[in-house]
Amino acid sequence: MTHNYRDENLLPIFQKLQHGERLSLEDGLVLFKTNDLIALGKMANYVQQQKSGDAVYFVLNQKIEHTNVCVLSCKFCDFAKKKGEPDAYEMTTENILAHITPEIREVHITGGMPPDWEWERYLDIVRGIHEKFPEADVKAYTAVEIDFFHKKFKMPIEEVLKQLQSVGLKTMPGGGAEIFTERVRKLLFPQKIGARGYLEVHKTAHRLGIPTNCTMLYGHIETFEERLIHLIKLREAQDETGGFLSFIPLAFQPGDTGISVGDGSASGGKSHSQFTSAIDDLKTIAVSRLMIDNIPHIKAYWVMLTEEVASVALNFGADDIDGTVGREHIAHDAGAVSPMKLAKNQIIKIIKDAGKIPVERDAFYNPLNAFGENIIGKIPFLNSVSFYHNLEKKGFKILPVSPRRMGMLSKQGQLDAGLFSLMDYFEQEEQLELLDLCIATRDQVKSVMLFSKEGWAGLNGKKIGITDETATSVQLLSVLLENKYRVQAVPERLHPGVNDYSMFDAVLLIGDEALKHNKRGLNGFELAFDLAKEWYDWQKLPFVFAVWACRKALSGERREELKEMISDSLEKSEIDLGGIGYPYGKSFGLTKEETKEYLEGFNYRLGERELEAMNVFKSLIVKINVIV
Ligand code: V47
Repeated sequence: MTHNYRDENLLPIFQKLQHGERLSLEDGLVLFKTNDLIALGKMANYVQQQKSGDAVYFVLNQKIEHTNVCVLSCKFCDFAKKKGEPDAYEMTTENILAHITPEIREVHITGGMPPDWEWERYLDIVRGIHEKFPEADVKAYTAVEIDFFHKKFKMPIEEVLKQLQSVGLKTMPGGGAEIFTERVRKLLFPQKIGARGYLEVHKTAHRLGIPTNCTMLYGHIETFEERLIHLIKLREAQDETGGFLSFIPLAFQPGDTGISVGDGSASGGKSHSQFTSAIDDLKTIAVSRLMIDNIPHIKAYWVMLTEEVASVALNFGADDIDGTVGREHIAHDAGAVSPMKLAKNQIIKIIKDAGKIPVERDAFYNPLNAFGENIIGKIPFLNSVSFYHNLEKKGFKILPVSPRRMGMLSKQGQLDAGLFSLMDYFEQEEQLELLDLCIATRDQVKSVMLFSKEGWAGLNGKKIGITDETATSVQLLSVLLENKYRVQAVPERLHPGVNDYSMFDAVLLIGDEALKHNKRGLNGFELAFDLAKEWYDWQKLPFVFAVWACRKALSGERREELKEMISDSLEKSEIDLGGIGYPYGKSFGLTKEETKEYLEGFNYRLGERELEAMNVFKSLIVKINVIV
């Protein structure tokens, strides 16, 4: 990407980003203070493209605010009421269930902290929703509420979370972070937990396999420096646990909160009771994307930003626009001017108008539906970098998606082309045409690994956890177990987000996750088997994990264009595989040399031997049970 920088101070920062280097607090200040908003947006969009291609996610969600009765009195909050006040309300589980409809995929629950609710009432809400609407993932209770439960019901945080998890809690919302510095906390919300408490709850959740979101409330009395300290603290927490899914900058809604804004730094001297400006909103989204390099998604929460600003934010680093939302009070009681609910079609239109692919997701960011034309699926693993790094898109749009989910979207007719997992290609052979490019190993692969407590023979009758991402490797594992080793094991899909493998005797991991643990080991599993090597030693053949294919319905001309652009990208990338892969490999601990060696271990062109290997594999899989 080339830039005309009106603000030359941005240039060294952009160079850092291109090399995959982290930005410092000082860099962040330069970004916040620049007037070159367009260049800032382009930089953030560049980083967003690397992470999520052209995808912008949304979810069919319902917000539930079970009560506004709250024992706290935070200055910025217009939502909370004291028990007995005229507008105070408390919902029963039954009331709550009546607000949820069958198409909802995520229920977002957060509310006040009433003085007299029993613990069982909170559990009952989650259980009730999970039982009646199993398709809807429950995202419930902020860190502040969890801390409140911990103190009120005298249970360790871990126990609170475990009990919620056992009745159906899947993820947690990010509310309650506000601004992490003590200065702001003392002035605006002295009774609330600060940075340490907030992060402890989230890290505990992550360790239990509950992914969470995180937030920052900006546009009140905080300085730019305080915003940056906040972002850096989140980045450090993510380095430790990796459990944050998305970051949401929340634009302060002044309402009747009576906060006297105007210390003149971050808020630009705006006077009391004003909304954040669109420029500040866009800068904050962009700076968040650039500073927080390790949280996969940045959410433009349209409820607080307005639809207009949220849609521009999709080209300023945001790749998520939340969802349909339904009833919402926290922002609206404080004067938000956005509607209460957006129709699915309206969201799709906003995202398309921004030039992106609307992708309906679940709470874990698994794509459920993609809307649009000319969409190419991208396996978001290091091993496919050479196909995409130098890709001239020529009107196509890129959707990163795990191999198994790519197969699902293709089956729904929502992808025009992609690097398909071999099993998905076999299954959809009638609709797909091969493009002569692939990801095949010569002998070992390093990134399709069975981590095990037992040798192969010892796995008879044992439970094997299978990553949710795989379509082909799981079949390769079955073929090896049944045909090479004559062992019958019990495979079980791991729920996305779960990283507690303690109940399994072995786990199959693929892609970057496997590569990372191949280097560092996986705690509790002494043995590591490389499935491609197992295959090679047995069949003396390469193994083809994925093949490039496009829909037969794609016009001949477009197909030729596609072939050409992918081959071109591959050729350009092959000149320096280590160089192009390194910024990516570095993020999970590979050196440049290791990245190079890993990428050079693949064969990217579908030749005679690869085709033979595909046929041998196909003949073996028909003889065994297919694991879905
Ligand atoms: O915790 C309170 C903030 C949060 C105001 O995790 C205010 O996906 C603006 O956390 N102006 C609740 N903000 C909302 C929230 C959220 C929203 C959307 C998605 C997700 C997610 C989380 O709103 C509160 C507080 O930080 N808040 N008052 C106000 N006047």
